[in-house]
Amino acid sequence: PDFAGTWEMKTSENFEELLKKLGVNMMLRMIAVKAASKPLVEITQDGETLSIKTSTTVRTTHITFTVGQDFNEITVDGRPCTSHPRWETDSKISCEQTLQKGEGPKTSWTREITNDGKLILTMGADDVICSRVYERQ
Ligand code: R13
Repeated sequence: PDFAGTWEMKTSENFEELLKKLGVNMMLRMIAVKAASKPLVEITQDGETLSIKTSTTVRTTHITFTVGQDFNEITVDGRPCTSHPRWETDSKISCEQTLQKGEGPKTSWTREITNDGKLILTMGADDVICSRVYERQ
């Protein structure tokens, strides 16, 4: 599937609950939730290699990975982890994360292109799953 494009977020569920599960305090949560309500996601793709830049006013992350190859990333609460991306279906990448240091909830994300051309991002921390729907700009 084609993940490439400039994407804007249309809906988000459970983002604050996710940060809460990860132990983020109320003040930082409020700042993060506000900023994360207007993200811009720019994806370029070369075969199974994706580059995803996620920009907000307070934090911008940029990851490049090849599906099937582990890479270093940071969790949404900012902890270094090793990420293990794989195809869950032919249109969905599922990525489990392992913290490089210390303990914490089990985190993961998925990114999927739907038949109607939307991008669905989920982020998980143990039993809490945040779901965000993006459309091409
Ligand atoms: C700030 C510092 C405190 C911590 C934090 C966590 C997340 C975010 C900001 C912060 C943001 C995340 C946005 C995520 C998006 C995901 C997506 C708790 C470390 C800087 C306040 C803004 C946009 O949709 O892909």
